[in-house]
Amino acid sequence: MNETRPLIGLTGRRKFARDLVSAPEVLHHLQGDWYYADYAHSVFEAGAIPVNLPQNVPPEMFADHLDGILLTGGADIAPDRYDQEPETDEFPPEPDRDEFELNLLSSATTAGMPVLGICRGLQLINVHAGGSLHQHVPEHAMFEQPPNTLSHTVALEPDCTLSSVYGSSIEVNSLHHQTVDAVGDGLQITARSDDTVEGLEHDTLPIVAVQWHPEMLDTGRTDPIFRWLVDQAASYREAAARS
Ligand SMILES: [Mn+2]
Repeated sequence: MNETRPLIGLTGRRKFARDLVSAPEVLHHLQGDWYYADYAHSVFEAGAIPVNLPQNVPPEMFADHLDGILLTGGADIAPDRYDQEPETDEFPPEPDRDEFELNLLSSATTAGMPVLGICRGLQLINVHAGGSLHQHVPEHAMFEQPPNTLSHTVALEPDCTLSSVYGSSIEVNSLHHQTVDAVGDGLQITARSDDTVEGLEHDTLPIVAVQWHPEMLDTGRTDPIFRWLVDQAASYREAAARS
């Protein structure tokens, strides 16, 4: 048994220093990489080594090194990725990030590498599979309250990964203004709040996604979905070592 922790790649955002608090003005034209640290805390506490993935590296180069991927939250995916015109400019797309993450996900699916998607990550998994999004669903965009606020109940399908992790229902936060419309090929809806898709799982690959933000809840550092990802990554790593 290999005791080395699995390596989980975390995606993030590339910003200009002018958009970051306290950057000296002379540096404003330089770029910086921005990752909410809660993801790294949760993945580390679950037993893996988290590593941030800078967007200037061709994403397929990461595939040989990583044991799992966490696609994190962020800006809207450019609607042309699912053949629609923009209907909102509230969270403007970051096309370089879209390109990086879609190619990263292609490498992961080819390799059979475990993937967890959170919020934008769920939407990216759906768009990657050919699905589409509702571009503006303000009743789920509860950005006026703290991010650990339990806003609504999610019902989980029986006999799926999410119900094996959470049981039949869970109270969650809600910090997303887009939702899944058409579901992509090979994906199943396994979590719902009323008529809104809150969870997706792949039919055959270790790909699971949630629309809420478990890492921002008070229970974030011990949320069992991160243990699922780390356990899957450990199995993936073991299988790779044997082959
Ligand atoms: Mn929601």
